Amino acid sequence: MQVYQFPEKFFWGSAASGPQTEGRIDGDGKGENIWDYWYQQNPEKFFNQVGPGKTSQVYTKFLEDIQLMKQIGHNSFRTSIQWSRLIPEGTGAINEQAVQFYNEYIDALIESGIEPFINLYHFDMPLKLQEQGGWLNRQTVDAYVEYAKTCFALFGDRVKYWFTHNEPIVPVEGGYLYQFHYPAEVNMHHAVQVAYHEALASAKAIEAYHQMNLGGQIGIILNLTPSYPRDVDNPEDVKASQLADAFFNRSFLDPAIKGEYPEDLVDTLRSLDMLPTIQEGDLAIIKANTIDLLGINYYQPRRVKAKEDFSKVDPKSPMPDDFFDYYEMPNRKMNPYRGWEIYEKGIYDILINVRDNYGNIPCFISENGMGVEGEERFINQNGQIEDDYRIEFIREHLKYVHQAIQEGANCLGYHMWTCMDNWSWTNAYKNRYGFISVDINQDGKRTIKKSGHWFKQVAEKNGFED
Ligand code: BGP
Repeated sequence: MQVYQFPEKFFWGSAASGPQTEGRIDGDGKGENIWDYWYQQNPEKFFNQVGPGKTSQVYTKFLEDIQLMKQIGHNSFRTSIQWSRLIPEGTGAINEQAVQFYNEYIDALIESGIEPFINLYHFDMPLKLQEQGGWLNRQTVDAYVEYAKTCFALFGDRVKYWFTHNEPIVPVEGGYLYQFHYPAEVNMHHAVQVAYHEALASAKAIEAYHQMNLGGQIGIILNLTPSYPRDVDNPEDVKASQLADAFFNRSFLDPAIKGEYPEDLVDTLRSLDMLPTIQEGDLAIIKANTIDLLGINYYQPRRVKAKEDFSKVDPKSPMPDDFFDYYEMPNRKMNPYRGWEIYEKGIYDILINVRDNYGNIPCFISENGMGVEGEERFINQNGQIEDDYRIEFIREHLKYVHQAIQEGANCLGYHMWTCMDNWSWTNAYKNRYGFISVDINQDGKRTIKKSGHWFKQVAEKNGFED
């Protein structure tokens, strides 16, 4: 039996986002975002044609939900403000009902002893701005900074942990390379410009936040997928994995923490003639405004090998994976529902990388979790889902977090994805991730899963034995 004791004041909680949880009700004043629009246009793209309209009804159930968070031992919780709820057109008039909602939500969290972590952008571009190009348009950077300042001014007296983006690489991949977010283009040139504008917007929001002297911290949340070469002794495999790392991890990690872009990424984009349009002074802004705190989302590793299959390479339409092939490791452990490999040690490797190569900046695990389809199979006589697989998933990852901390990693907490089951973009309610189940056929009825009760004990003991 080993004891895994975590540092004092460790953050125990979970993460969610506005667009995946809140839902809309008539007259709430929320504007349209790209998800509302895409669902209206192409409902067939969404699992069982379930759209973003209702989600988990947190807009009306948040007080009840916060009580449940308390019951499962949360001392902290992350969600996002929906830009299109607060500023329905993306710029201009503020929706006062949104101000009231977020005020009540934040106040209720604090009253319950749950530290609010608030993110500003979670894939949810207001439609009006998308019509003018979204992140492709430089003016969106200015609009975002205004939105960020509005949030800091409205809620910054109470919110002390802010994040500029959640997984900014995902709108790049989904919207401009692999077609799983609107506008579902395949266009490397656009992808690079979008990524660049997101990073610039983040730096400018950080600058604004620090200037406002509100006494809190601001960071970014990145999905870091460690890149493992098929064969560490094969230089071509290693090179392939380094480039995958540059495209998908260091593209945001380096500007966020070091204020600079990685050389290998810049060289590769230059060789493709794909460098973004940069205005004078931008790079100095990125250099001067780095994050205080890093959120790390970890679900799966990225295993790659040197390129073998050139059949999909089209020189007219370059893609990151022109430079590597994916590698399926024999005997890998899989989450079959989401199709993601489970590799617990990856979380340790990320934390050690941040310790050694990124100045051991304060960080925390901002997402980690397991989406499972058909969880109603595991309901017991008391109506509770017995999700032992999730308990095992969290416990095994936590052991590696613990080890990294023992070895000096500056990791301040662990947030599981997610609290209440929620709407997973085009996967809608296919895979469930929560500590708490949401029955979408019974008006969103909540029931704490076995993992929620287990997590409460872990949080209370600030650790566990195994
Ligand atoms: C992360 C996102 C979340 C959440 C989660 C689960 O990438 O930050 O928004 O959805 O992944 O993944 P998915 O919804 O794709 O199953």
